[in-house]
Amino acid sequence: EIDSTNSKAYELAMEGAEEGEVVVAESQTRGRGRLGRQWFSPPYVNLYLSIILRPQIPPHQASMMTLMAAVATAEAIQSSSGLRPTIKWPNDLLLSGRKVAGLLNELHSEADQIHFIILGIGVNLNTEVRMFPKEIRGKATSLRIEKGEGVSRKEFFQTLLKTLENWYSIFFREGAPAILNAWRGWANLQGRLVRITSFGDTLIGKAIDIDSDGALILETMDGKQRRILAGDVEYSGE
Ligand code: BT5
Repeated sequence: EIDSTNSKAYELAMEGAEEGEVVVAESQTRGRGRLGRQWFSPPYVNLYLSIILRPQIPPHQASMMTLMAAVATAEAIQSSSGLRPTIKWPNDLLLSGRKVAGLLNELHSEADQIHFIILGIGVNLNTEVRMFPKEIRGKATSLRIEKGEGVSRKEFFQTLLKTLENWYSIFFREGAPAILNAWRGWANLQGRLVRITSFGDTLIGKAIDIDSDGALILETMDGKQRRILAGDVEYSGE
């Protein structure tokens, strides 16, 4: 049991831990989402991990690591369960419209150099509906719920590390376009009507695409295009 695998990985990275070091826990007492939100992390059923990366890329490309991790996690979910998740910008993985996994990536950098990135991934593998707290029961799911049978955490963990390693090396070999294309295939975002909450504002419009820096390009009702760097998306009309 640990407070948060991301906090521990951050601490280790500050002490000089090498790229590729992984922190994994049976449960978290303070599992973290974005913006101070919580990640429900009960013991023995799921996967909570954080990986230390030290990519030699400019800080403005750091969000490619989030997209890369989302693609790798989607692929791991599909290959270990046969179910096809969708990616919801920027960092959710959904099955049947419900969240099965979330990503929390934290960056430590200077203006022109990344020191490290912590890739935090939580996947609901064997949670049962009644285990989820009431507030998230209607919007969260697990592989077990969707598939009707349990998933081996050890095998899923191995699969995920392989897909991550593979997509991380694809990024360096082929560059951002390979990641962006794969991400588009899982996200099915283009043309969808969305409502975005970003820094306290709500914007409604049509999602056009994601940009090479991971920003979401939104066409608002007045026909103008805006780039959204961070926020939460809801699909309208669904
Ligand atoms: C995320 O935040 O989705 C990022 C979650 C990252 C968790 C991993 S676990 C390993 C590593 N160590 C950590 O401490 N964190 C990372 P966000 O997009 O802000 O979504 C959080 C919201 O999702 C919450 O406010 C709830 O509504 C919902 N939620 C919380 N726990 C959930 C769960 N287990 N499954 C599905 N939804 C959940």
